[in-house]
Amino acid sequence: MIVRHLEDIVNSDRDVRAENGNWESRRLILNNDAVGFSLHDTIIHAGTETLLWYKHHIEAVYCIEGEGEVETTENGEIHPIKAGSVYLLNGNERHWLRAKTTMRMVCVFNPPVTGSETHDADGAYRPGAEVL
Ligand code: 9YT
Repeated sequence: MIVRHLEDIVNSDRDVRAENGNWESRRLILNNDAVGFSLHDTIIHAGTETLLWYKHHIEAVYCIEGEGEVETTENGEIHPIKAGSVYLLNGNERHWLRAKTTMRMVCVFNPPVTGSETHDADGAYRPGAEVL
């Protein structure tokens, strides 16, 4: 069994901040835990708009605080998001994430994030070493 607390993650190398300052991702479970997914507690800062496109990952995002919206770029569909909303990017959809207030999201990635990925010019995480 692995037991961790968010306090152990904050300000460690598992606490990753976006280069553009839009979000901070506290990675509770990563690829090297070898369980087939990663689990992140992510803060999306108020007033930000981020274009994301996980071409190599499925991501489930469960909002537990704040409000905003997600827009799929393919068809311009906008879904309001508030505490209790979940969205599942089961089709590698390219999307905008907009935070009206500070949002706290619990995110699950499959395959798991290794921890070293950064968003590329498309807003994707490159595939982790495990799927190269
Ligand atoms: C919701 C979302 O995709 N935010 C970007 C960061 C990502 N979830 C992460 O690495 O935790």
